[in-house]
Amino acid sequence: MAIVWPGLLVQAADNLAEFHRDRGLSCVACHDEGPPLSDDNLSLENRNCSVCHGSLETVSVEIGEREIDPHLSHLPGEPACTTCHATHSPSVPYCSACHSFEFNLPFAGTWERMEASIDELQQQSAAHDSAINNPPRDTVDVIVIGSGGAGLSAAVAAADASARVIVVEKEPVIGGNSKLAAGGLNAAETRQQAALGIEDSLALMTADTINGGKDKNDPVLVQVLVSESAGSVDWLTSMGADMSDVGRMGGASVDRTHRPAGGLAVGKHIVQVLYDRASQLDVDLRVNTRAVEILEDQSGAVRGLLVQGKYTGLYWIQAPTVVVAAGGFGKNNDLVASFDEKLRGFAATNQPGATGDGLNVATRAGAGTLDMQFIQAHPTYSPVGGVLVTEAVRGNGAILVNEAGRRFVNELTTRDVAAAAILEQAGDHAYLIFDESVRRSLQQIEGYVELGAVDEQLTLSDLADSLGMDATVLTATVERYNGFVAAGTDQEFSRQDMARPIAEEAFYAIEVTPAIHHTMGGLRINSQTQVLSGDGESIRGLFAAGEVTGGVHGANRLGGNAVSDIVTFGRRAGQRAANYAGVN
Ligand code: FAD
Ligand code: MEZ
Repeated sequence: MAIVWPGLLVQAADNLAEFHRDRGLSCVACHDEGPPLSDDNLSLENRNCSVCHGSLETVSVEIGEREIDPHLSHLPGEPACTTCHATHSPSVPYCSACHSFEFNLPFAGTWERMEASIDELQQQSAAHDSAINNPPRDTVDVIVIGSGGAGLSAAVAAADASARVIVVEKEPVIGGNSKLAAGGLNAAETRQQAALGIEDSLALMTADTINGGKDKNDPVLVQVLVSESAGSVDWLTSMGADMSDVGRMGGASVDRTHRPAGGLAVGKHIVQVLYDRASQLDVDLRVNTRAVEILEDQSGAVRGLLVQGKYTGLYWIQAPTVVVAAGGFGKNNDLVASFDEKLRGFAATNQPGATGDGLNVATRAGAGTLDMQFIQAHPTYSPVGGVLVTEAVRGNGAILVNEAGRRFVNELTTRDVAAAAILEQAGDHAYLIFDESVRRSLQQIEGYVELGAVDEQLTLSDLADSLGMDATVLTATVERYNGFVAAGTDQEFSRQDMARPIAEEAFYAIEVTPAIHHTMGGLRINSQTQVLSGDGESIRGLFAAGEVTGGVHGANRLGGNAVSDIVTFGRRAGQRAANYAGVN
């Protein structure tokens, strides 16, 4: 029987530890008798939470009366209750780093990111020097920085090749931005497309990608992305992933965005699949563990990584290879604005750890960068709830209207164009308008409803009233659009794909505005995922994949191409690193 103690807030204790003690529990209810904390994952302590309180699913059922229940949201991997529920100090609602809903967390403090910069950590003389001069705490073949899709793909591929692998993740939960990925993964000439009768080609995906990237992409990297995309889908499905639903994203000529049936979010699903496989292969995954410095020998080849464990402090891991899969820097507004001043003060769709310090670790080891000025805003971020509204809502049939109730752009154009068009409208915002059939087609919409972001009304006229729009204008806009759907041609904005009319009661609106979403620039790599220095030489033993790299997407990434990128290049990096380490 699970115990959740719903009356926690009215208790006299100051924190969860006191609260437990007041109920007669001693230290060993949570901790081992040995060292005070088990490891940086707090594996034992988290397991002990579940022993009394049950699994996340059980807890979720117990507190089902609450409007917002974060226990089942983007939390792939090992349960990490201590992410939010601290014991001897105030608890921190980690979700509030992104979302804006009120949340009733017992004994809660405020979530804040407080961490030293990588520069400070590398200079911190006494602790730093003693950590490096001590023997390594572990020796493996491959160290991966980052537990997102690129990092987990690299870890699985390397471990599949018999490498011993450690993954370090600085956040308390795994998955990075990857666990938030919504709309899907782009791939051409897949079995799933064939089953649905969709005709696509590698040449078409290449042309769309380079067109979207304004011809700034590295063509060699695009060739890898495209030619291996169907293989990446097969690789994921061979591990149990479901990629059977295929939809359309902006800038694509055909339906090629793969996701689980029913329009479920792609990211949480594939992170879970990769995590399960990594666990089977005994990959050692350490959260709360930040990469601080890539260590090189006198010849400049990688010899290991200095890390900082949140609880265990600075130590180093010996390995001949490091794969940098540390993601982008969309959540670091100062860094973003240093490359693109227009984006200063913008909200971001990214996870809290997308600060760019993994990138910094690599550049301090001599890695070169490119395209840092190319930073993408996603057109449809909902300020209510603080959540990205997937492009799949438009792909499945929604339109965008302004405050006057009028369309103003081809909703499925590339993101740079759609975001710029929204910023030209009054109030720098717009509304996604859709109907019941779109809601039914995409389960992710239920999440936006739960976050309070969706206005639901029985008629279009009621919806217009609720939004403060002229009902005759909104109704005329939708009728005109439905006429284009019936005729198969959008005479106003040349939208190519109009999945369905907006006609089935009820009708919905979500207010949206652009937010920082993807950093296209990053580490310079070659097609073998080797990291290159500023002068183009490869750094021996250093590999990189995913959003931390630059060149794949050029000036503007197409929706769905990042998940494709991280699986394809992550897997490649893991294989190449294992090979370099001499394990196969
Ligand atoms: P991440 O998944 O971000 O992982 C990097 C990890 O490295 C993070 O966990 C980070 O904390 C960790 N890290 C950073 N520095 C350090 C350090 N010093 N030490 C240890 N760990 C470190 N793309 C698509 O193609 N399709 C989609 O549907 C889609 N939807 C998206 C929805 C949202 C809300 C967001 C934010 C992005 C979306 N994207 C989508 C983009 C895509 O998800 C990302 O580009 C991609 O997941 C990045 O994967 P990654 O593995 O490179 O990085
Ligand atoms: O590729 C993306 O970033 C994407 C598809 C996001 C989304 O709107 O779902």
